[in-house]
Amino acid sequence: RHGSHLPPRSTQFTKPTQQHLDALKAISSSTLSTLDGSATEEELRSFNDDWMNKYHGKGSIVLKPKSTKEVGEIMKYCYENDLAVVPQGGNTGLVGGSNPVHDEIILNLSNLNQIRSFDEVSGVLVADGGVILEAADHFLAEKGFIFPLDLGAKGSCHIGGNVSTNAGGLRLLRYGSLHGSVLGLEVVLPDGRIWNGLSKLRKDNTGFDLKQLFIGSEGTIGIITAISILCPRRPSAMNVAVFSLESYEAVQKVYAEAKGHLGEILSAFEFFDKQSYALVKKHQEENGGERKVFETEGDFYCLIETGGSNSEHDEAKLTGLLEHLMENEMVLDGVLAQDSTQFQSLWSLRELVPESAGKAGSVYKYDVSVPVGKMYGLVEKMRAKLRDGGVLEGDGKAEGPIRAVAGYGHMGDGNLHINIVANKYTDEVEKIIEPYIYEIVAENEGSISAEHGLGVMKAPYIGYSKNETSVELMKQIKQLFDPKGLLNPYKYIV
Ligand code: FAD
Ligand code: 2HG
Ligand code: ZN
Repeated sequence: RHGSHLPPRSTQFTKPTQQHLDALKAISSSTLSTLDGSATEEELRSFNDDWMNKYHGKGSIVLKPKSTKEVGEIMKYCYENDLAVVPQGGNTGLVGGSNPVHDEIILNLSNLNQIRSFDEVSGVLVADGGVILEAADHFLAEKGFIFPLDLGAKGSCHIGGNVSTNAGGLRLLRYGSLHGSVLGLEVVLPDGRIWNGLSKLRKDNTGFDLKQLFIGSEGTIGIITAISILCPRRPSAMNVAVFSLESYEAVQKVYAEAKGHLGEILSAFEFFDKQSYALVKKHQEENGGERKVFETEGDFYCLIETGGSNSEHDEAKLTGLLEHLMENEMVLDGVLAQDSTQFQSLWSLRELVPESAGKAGSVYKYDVSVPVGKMYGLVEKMRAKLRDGGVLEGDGKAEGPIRAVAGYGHMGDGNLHINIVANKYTDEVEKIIEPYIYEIVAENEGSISAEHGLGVMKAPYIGYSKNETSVELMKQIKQLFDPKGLLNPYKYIV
């Protein structure tokens, strides 16, 4: 949560001093700190602030270790000295999880960035947690393989950060969740012990599957220093089409048709509303990249991607779907990518929504899952609530505290993103949205966090999605791994 609502600093933790810094400098091959003048506050800002510029920490020490051994020694020292630590990957998280709430030491993993091994027969990649997602995918592309996860932040986020948040992204529909594709992990525990669980086995029923606990644990019970992951062959033929549609009902019908016509080659089905599209167009115009895409625009848009091994077969299937949709007037207009440049530019209509919203103002982001049929109803309810609260004048109007309410997301996964673009972050607006948004998710038996996690933003609201016994068990797990509560405090479960 922003501003004054953040939890107060815990007196259990030691305040980092010059003496601690000296000891940590002897362990970590790279450090930055305002305590010894090796960095200014300004220079530490990119580590202390989050991607949305909504959460601002006051950490004075950033450690950038170069090996798992260093991470282990850092954690051992911090554990013995009651120093709180926030693990940080690419700092692209959207729930205020990756930057300090107060003065926690920032343990940034960007120097742990080596590919360790790749097996071209099994497709198993073993790599450091700080490898950037796009770098891992480029490495795999050269070998004809693909990383089984893709998301708009791929140029900055780390694979260790992805596993820590159990990121979903744009192709979960095709490749499934990281709970299925991650085969093993190497983790530094809060007390500095190194857990080597870097298995490459697909099948392993010997005891509890410990790695699953770390997937989606958001840096609260251990630091992921390496991952082992099963990577599929890269589809040799890929296509993308984007459609404009009249209504959300039409989007659902097209989704059903796409599944029927495309079967196993369907690799993504994304949707966005006209407010999302307007934000992207404005952002593109401002950057000189605007281009008319549709003859007929609509209230909704959907993006369909296919990935297969035979381009002729895939094109025949996709053309069959296009003809069917046009003949039955299920879409208003559609564009099929003709080459790889157009493939990218059509994808950017969807991928650019978060960045475009960020350029338009201060964005309240909600990432929820509810049954597909109910998804858009939540956006409409949210607009009505903001209008009743007197902060939204009408869609698309730039006046008033709220500039836009955009609904979009991973249709195939029942995952909706609501971006509420405000002039600035204020308590007035936040109180209108929260906890109302979580109440309407709970009414639909949905999840208040589909893929972004809880961080500091949603930690107080976990009860809207999880029952008491679940929360109690989670607290016991945290206690087991981190009895002093030093790792990523104030977040996740509080
Ligand atoms: P960070 O933001 O640095 O950290 C996220 C959390 O993980 C924090 O709690 C941090 O403490 C912890 N952490 C990071 N690294 C480690 C580690 N090695 N060990 C232990 N804990 C660690 N998310 C999706 O799920 N799907 C999307 O489609 C998607 N699209 C996005 C698009 C944009 C433009 C942006 C800005 C974000 C998007 N995200 C998406 C959110 C974000 O990118 C993901 O959550 C991503 O997985 C975070 O990775 P990161 O390396 O940036 O982690
Ligand atoms: C996406 O799907 C990301 O684009 C980001 O998960 C969503 O910014 C958001 O709200
Ligand atoms: Zn998403």
